[in-house]
This record gives sequence, C-alpha cells and structure tokens, in this order.
Amino acid sequence: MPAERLTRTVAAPKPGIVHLGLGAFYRAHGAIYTADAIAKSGGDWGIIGVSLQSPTMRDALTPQGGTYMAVELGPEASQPRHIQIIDRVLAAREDPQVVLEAMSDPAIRIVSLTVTEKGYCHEPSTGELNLDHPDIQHDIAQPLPCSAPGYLVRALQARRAAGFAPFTVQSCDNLPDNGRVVRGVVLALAQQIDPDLAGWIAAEGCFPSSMVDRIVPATKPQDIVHVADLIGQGDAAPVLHEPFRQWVIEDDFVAGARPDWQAAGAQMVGDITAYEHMKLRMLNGTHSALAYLGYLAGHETISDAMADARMAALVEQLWQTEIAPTLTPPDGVSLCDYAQALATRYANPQIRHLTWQIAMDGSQKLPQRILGTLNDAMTAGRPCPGLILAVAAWMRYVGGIDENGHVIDVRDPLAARLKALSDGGQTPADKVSALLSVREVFSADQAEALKVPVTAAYQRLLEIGARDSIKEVLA
Ligand code: CS2
Repeated sequence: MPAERLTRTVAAPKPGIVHLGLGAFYRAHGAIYTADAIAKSGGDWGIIGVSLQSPTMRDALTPQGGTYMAVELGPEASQPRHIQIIDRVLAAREDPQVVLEAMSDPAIRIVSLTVTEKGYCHEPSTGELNLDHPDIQHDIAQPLPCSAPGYLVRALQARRAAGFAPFTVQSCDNLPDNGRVVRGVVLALAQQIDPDLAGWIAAEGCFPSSMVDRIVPATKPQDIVHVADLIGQGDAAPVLHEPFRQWVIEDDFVAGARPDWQAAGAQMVGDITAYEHMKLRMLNGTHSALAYLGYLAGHETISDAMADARMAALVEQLWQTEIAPTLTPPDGVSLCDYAQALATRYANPQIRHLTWQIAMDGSQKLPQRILGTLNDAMTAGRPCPGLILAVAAWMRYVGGIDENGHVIDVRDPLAARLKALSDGGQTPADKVSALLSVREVFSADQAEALKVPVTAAYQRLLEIGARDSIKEVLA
C-alpha cells in the first residue's frame, strides 16, 4: 500500500442508522444510497457499522476515519468515489455492550441488516426461527447477545425499558419477504425472553421488506493494490461494484422516519413481492445455477461462465422457459428486458465474481432461489430440466470433490452434515435421497417430487460432467 493512507475529508453526518453486517455489499449499496439521499435532502442519517463476526472491518476502516473508496467497474472504465457516511465501526464480539448502547440511543431510528441468509438463524425451508441454534440458545440465556436476532431483541428491550420508541428493523438480505422473516425471528426470540416485550414489538415495531440489487464481489487482495494505483493512497477496505443498482423498499417506518432514499433513486412502494420474486428467481436463481454448474465445469467467475456459449444458452433457457413463466412481473416491467439486462451485467468482464463465492451457503439459498420456482413449475406440469440439473450440481458440489478429483472448499453452515450424507450413500441414488432428506432445505413433498429427476441428473453429472449435461438439457 502507498505510504499515505486514505483519510476523512468531511465530517460524518450525525448517526441515525446502525447497520449490522458491514460487508462489501452494504458498503456498495445501502451506504451509497444513504450518502446520496443526504446529499440531496439532508438529515441525520450517518451510519454506525457493526461487524458481528470479526473485527477486521473495524480495524481496516478506523484508521481511515470510517471512509473507503467505492469503485464502479464499467465494462471499459473504473470510477472511484470516496464514501464518508460511516461514522464509526464497532466489533460486536469484542464489546457487545457498546453495540447495544449504540442501538438503544433514541437518535438511532433504523437498524438495518446484511447478515446473509444464515445470520437470521431460521430454517430456510420454513422461515421460522431455529430455537435449537446454539447462538439462539445462548441469546435466550444471556443478556449480552451474539446473534443478529439477539442484538435486535436485547436492544429493543432496552429501548422499551427506557421509554423510547422502537427502531425500524430493515433487512437488506436476499430473502423472500425479508421484513416478514426478520419480524418472525425477532418476535419468536422475544417471546422466549419476555412475552410482553414480544407484544410491544409486534404492536409498535416496523419491519419493511426490501429488494436489494447490485453485484459486489468480495474484495480480493489484488483489488486493494488496484485501488491504491488508481487513487494514489492506501485503502485497506475498498469495494468494487458494477454500475447497476436497485433498491425497492416497502414504505413502512416507525414514525415515517427514514432518509430520502427516493431522491437517490430507490423505489418506495407499498408491496415489494413482485420485485423480490423476480430478482431472487431470475438473478439469484441463475447466479446459483451458474455457480454450481460453472464451478464444476472449471469456470472461475460468472463472466467466464457467461463467455461459454453453452452456459449462456442454459441461463437463457432458465430465464425464458423455466423461471419467467412462474412470475408476475411488477407493473411496467418486462421480464424479457430484465433478462437481457442481466445477461449484460453478468458478462461484465471487469467484475471478477467468483463462482465459488456465490456457491457458498447453498443450503440457505436454494429454497428461495431455485426450489420455489421448481415447485411452482412442477405443480403447473412444466418440466424444468435446467433447474433440476442445478440442484443435482449443488449435490455434486457439496459432495466435496470436483470433476478432476480435487477437493472443493465447501463453505456452508451444514457443510459437514451434507458431506457425511453424500459420503454415506453407496449409490448415486442413495446420495441424492440422503441429501433430499435435509428438511432445512427440502420439504418432504418436494423431496418426493424431486427424487427421480434429480437422481437422473446427478447420474449424468457423474457420467459425462457438467458441460455435457448442460448440452443434454438444452431444448
Ligand atoms: C449472489 C448475490 O453471492 C451471491 O449469492 O447471488 O450476492 C448477488 O450478487 C446479489 O444479490 C446481486 O444483487
């Protein structure tokens, strides 16, 4: 890194938001929308960032006064921008009390979250809080929490005790009806701790759902070098993102208090369901299909996979014939145009979005990205060979050995169990059955319906590999 380090050049706005899960995505999406909203309309909407897991982000951003570079990567040019909206970063593991105090301050009117699917400690197939989750067990027993639902409940408890209004809880994760999911886990946990508290939260709280979209690969060491070259200063935690961004937000905030995100281009709507289904199924569904099949076929990134005509044809088939017919598009939106725009976004060669990164946490992602679509299509009697192949590819992936016999570094909260189930099956059919029995992912009915087609696809993956299996499913 150059000797000179990036520093703050303007004061941070007074904080009004605490954000849990300060990863690359939020810093390239919600933080920038909020900075733009303040630039247009003002307001005390500075952000206190909280890292729930490790202090790395706090340690990287604190010497830079909480600021960082966001670099927009167009197909031809890079556009750096200095983001100065984050007031400070807290490391929850080191000092949970400080985090609770920040969240309990009445000046904080919104607590938003990007904690990834697994951060909600829910059952992905049902959306219900998993009361057996070790972090939830801990948070029921101890006043200082460790999970995201635990922080929300304990901070709301402190606000109620102090006579303050609750903050709005705003999920910005890729979950269907993410506001309902976070409301459900918060109420279920509060119920365990203090049923009166649960009643108060249910009556006074707001949990707007939102659909978030921007492709933001995890920052890699070479990106840090690239940004230093670009700006001539050292930034330990830049974010690199595509030009496109979209944020559709249900307009339901405690006392209506929120930044003027609309002025920054966000869409404030009454019901986000149509947007969210479209995005989770069309974008995230094909992202996951490309992640498993692309990884198995030896493609490192999404743009590499899209440069393979066979992969690109599969994605096109998924959009047109397998996914789009299950959707009711939002008013004024054409699914054809949406798919066309996605193809262009995926092909952006500047965005090095690893198939391995997207393949992470598949057990938490598959239900809302692929299995719901499959369910709807199969109920309507439409075959979905591409999505079936994607499910089989996930099974092959979590088996932990790639097509060249190399070990795959599978990251998933259920990784050990998935591998044991796969290893325990003698035949391909046994392995598929064992994986279909994971109820966090597949309902009993769905497992039954998928057994024959997924086994056949899995068998073909073993016999002829991912690329030739794709060729067979192309209409
Ligand atoms: C990706 C998403 O990592 C993943 O699973 O599918 O992060 C995706 O890039 C974003 O949802 C795009 O908005």
